[in-house]
Amino acid sequence: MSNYHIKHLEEYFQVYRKSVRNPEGFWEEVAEEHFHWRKKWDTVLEWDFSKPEISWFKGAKLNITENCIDRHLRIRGDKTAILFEPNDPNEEAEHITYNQLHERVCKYANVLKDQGVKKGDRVVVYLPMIPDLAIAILACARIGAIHSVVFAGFSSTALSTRINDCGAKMVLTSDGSYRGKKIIDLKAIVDEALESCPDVKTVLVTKRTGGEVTMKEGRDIWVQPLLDKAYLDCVPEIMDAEDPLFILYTSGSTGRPKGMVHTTGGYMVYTAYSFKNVFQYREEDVYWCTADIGWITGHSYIVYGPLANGATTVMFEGVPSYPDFGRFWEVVQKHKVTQFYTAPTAIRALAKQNLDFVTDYDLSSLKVLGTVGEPINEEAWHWYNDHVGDKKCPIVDTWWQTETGGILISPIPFSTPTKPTYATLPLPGIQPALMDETGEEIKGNQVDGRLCIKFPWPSIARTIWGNHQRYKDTYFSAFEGKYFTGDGALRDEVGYYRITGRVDDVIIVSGHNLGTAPIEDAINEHPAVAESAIVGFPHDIKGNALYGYIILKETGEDRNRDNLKKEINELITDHIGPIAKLDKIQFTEGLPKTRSGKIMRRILRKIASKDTANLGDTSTLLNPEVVESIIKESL
Ligand code: 6R9
Repeated sequence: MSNYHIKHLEEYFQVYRKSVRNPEGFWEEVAEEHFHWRKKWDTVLEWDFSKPEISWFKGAKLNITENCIDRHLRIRGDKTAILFEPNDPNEEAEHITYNQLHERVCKYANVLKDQGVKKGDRVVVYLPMIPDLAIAILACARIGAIHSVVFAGFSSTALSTRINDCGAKMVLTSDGSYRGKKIIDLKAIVDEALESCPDVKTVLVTKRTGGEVTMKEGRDIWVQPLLDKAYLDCVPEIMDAEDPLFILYTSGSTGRPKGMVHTTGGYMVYTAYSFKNVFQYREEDVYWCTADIGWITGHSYIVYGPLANGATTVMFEGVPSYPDFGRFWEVVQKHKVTQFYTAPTAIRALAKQNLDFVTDYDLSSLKVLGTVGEPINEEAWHWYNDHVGDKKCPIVDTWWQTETGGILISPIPFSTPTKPTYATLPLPGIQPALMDETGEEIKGNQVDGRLCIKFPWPSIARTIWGNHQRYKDTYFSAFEGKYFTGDGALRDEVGYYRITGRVDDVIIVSGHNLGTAPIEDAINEHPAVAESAIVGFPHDIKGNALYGYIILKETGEDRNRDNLKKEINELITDHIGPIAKLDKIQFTEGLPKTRSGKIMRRILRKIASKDTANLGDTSTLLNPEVVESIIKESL
């Protein structure tokens, strides 16, 4: 029996049982057999969820890029590692072999070193989906610098907040980026962000669009001339298994984003293991995940997981609608993609289009389809299954989070029978629990509750950068001794899990997690706004859209409402980015509040989704009368 590669259901159950009976033994075997360590660990696992402290493979030494690149060179040096598909279908795709990737990462690493970057330094990466993005983060890992990728669709304010939070002295970016028909001036956004980041000393700029940019002397440098001169080999920095590999920010339910810290050894083992099994990856496959590397899905399942397995991973610069809605399928046909991994929001958008966009292409290379980011509705699941997978490709509905580092609940294709809208069963080593509101675990099947995980797995985030207390409060305080995910879930009669959505103040719009607090903060900056509350409401394509309830100051009462709406959305775009714009805005006199002054979002959510018949008990509110008037105004 192989622990590493599960091939049928019986084997899954055997491996799963073993992984729960003896997690240390299980992960030790996986780590021993499939990775290159410079030194083995002293202990496999030490943990205490009450502190919380977690360490995997303590004492072990490694460099993750040796595992993702160097060790493949002898057997698959000429195999394509990264297959870059540009935004413009007429621009040629680029096949970067493992040999070439090695050289490019080493050169980039040497450039970083020449610029003074050292082990442990934070480097913020604000690059579009071009090869330099993957190369830059691997270069950081090569020399032990901690990368923090900021999604290149975020605004300058979001960028500067993250740069300052992690204390980066260097930013990597490009002149601009292509997204469909649009060109975005990334460098200009960086320039604006850096006005409030005094500690940033160096900006390395990749040329992509050739657009005009301002280069600040003594700070901004074109990276290509440096790469041309750089030496083509770079001795990897030897890291401790528990040294941080990267920081990735995710929205929280209050104020500032949380810089989730992932470490080296456990993250590598878990992303590689889960990639192999969830996608049933085989040597000759061409795997494509459409996420952006600015999100955890891109980190774990475009870069680290696939490369650790010596896979060919597609990196796509464009969008699903350009030049038309057939683009995904054109790319699948062109590169004979075998595994395709995308988000429900993309599936819903494509399902709305004429079916010809799909049927025009030969999708027979596909073997496995994946989805991630939010619950997938039944209709979208069937469309994906029938029209993309031709009913032959198992759909892996993969549930996980930035915090978990890798996929925790998912079918294993060709082993686990799938069920629409269900993420199905936990992967080996994952011990889920459903909790009731009193903090008791709900045993048995056909139950629902709050989803927790009872035991650590190798890729769990170890802390929030600079704020361990917040890490403890957010994830380990709601239910004693357990990691709380923030999601609700149900377990059906055979033990399959279905994720029902967030139970906290995070709203998922088109697969992006948005905290309500930062959006409300942005709105409240408007001089005419007194107070605001944001909730999500169901949206055909985005999954959820944002609905804002806004109380104006007396001075704002006379203002033109349409102009106000426009200005409010502009503020949100500036502070967070266009993804957080409100679809609906309702100006209102008051907001329903509890006696302790907390906004009752539950009620606002119901009104926003026009489900006002059953509002529950509103008598405990401080101001029950306000509910009636909000309903009237919303009609
Ligand atoms: C990987 C990623 C995490 C949140 C998570 C949950 C939602 C992700 C899901 C899903 C239902 C799935 N989510 N996958 N909900 N079914 N298959 O998306 O990380 O951006 O941190 O979002 O996304 O609510 O808690 P992240």
